[in-house]
Amino acid sequence: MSTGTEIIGIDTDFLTIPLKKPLVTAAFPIPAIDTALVRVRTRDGHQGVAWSFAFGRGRVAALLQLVDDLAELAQGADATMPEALWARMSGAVGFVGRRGLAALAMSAIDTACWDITGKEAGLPVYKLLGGHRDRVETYASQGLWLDRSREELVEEAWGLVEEGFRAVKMRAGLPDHAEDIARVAAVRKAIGPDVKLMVDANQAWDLKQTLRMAARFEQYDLYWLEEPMPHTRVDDYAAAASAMSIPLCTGESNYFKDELLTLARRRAADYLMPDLMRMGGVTEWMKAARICEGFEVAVTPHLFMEHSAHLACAAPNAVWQEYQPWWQPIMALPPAFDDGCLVLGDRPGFGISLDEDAVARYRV
Ligand code: SMN
Ligand code: MG
Repeated sequence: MSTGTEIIGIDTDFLTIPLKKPLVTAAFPIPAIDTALVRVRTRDGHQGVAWSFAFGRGRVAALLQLVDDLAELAQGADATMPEALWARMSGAVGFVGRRGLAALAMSAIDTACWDITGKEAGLPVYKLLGGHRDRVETYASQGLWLDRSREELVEEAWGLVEEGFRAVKMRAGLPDHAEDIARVAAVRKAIGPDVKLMVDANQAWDLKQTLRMAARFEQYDLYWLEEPMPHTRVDDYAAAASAMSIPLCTGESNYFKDELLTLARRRAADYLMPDLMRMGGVTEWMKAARICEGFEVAVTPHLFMEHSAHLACAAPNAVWQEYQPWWQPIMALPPAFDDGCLVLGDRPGFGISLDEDAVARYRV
């Protein structure tokens, strides 16, 4: 059978997208955004665009190997039937393990197929998925890293508020806990009482430290405290969530909908943060969001705003798209941003157009 939506090829590019300044979190430093760009092509000329990333060129090279391997399997599949392809890819990688790089590789292909499905239907992905709204509030995540001095934090925070953000996320998890508190105090003072403040500790603490820090953060009116503990400690998250008055957020490091199900069922956090790459693309991200909806838990998409904003606009229980412009240097069009929100239009698929000169410039 040969139809126009048949996959005839998957092109991959290895890009190293520079950052103005290297980033530092409690988990690791980030010198540049090493990206595996994935483009699925169909017989009738549609192209679906997605990307995954890993920190470190060797890891991205391994990721690209996996994408190329799955591309052989995807050859001839119908790009507008992502569930069918997902099942085949998932079966193929089962032996090496579906989590880790395999999930990242599947996610990029799956997401690119949804882009094509939207283009074939002539619909933006958020409408294809049910369309709950056409704009989503964002929080600024592009600054306020751990290596910034207190003065730099204050200046960055002012800049973000001036750009129109009504919520900002800062990092915590320094060895000196008193310094973490002083930094949160400084940022809260800089942004005033009306801008929302999220704090991300990138798994730096244990349960007791988390409870102590949460008590000391109390006076700074945090919107959420994110990943304070190692993401696998579900019992500790459930204990913290019921003990803390600050809302708790986790989930970005978890894989697939079954891990989100466990977190939601245990009421391990107030906000769950499925990551498009770790969920296994759009197909599984939406299932994770629906599972959370069933448990009446809000989801907030991790990174990938160019794709994930569509998912946030499709899922009624989604709140706060993370605004992280790491991939904006390869975009031909800036995102529509209005009053702190990403606004989705009617361009089919994800509405992404790449700046090919920029892609060539950052190709390794
Ligand atoms: C984060 C994620 C990925 C890389 C660096 C920092 C952070 C976030 O945890 O939530 O944005
Ligand atoms: Mg985080």
